[in-house]
Amino acid sequence: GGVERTFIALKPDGTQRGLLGDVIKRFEQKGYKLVAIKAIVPSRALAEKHYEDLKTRPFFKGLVSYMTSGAAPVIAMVWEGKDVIRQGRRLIGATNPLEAQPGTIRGDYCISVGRNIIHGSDSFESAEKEISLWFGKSEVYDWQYGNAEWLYA
Ligand code: DAT
Ligand code: MG
Repeated sequence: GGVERTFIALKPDGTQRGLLGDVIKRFEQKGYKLVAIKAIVPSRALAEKHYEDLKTRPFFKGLVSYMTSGAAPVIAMVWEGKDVIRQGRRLIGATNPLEAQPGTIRGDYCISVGRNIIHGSDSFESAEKEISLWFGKSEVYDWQYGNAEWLYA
């Protein structure tokens, strides 16, 4: 709930569909700060580790091949700000896009749970795990908005 960091990733379908700008805009205009970003086609090992909690689920194999296909890179990001882990999940919306509210990213831009365009960490523990899995320490930047005093009181 304090100032924290979360891992957000545009999945290959989101990249392919040209939705990066819209996703960045929503986090930026809320007041969150981008502290790391890169395009990456994850290895199978990285994708499997990222989704390890789901490894017994029937969709796991398809999920990993979709993330690793290379048809378009994943755009991996770290966003920082007050309560950004929980608020990032709210901006993204429900896992199943048909349940996601209009106004959320999934609610506005996609239809299928298997092509729901974006990932966001669901807890402090998963954020820590995912940031260290996808980024080296030197790829994540400490910096401040010049107008930060207009975002926080
Ligand atoms: P979320 O991405 O909202 O955190 P999750 O962690 O439960 O959701 O699942 C990770 C991803 O796995 C999800 O974004 C899409 C895929 N997935 C989840 N449930 C699925 C299902 N029933 N069928 C196909 N893909 C599914
Ligand atoms: Mg999840």
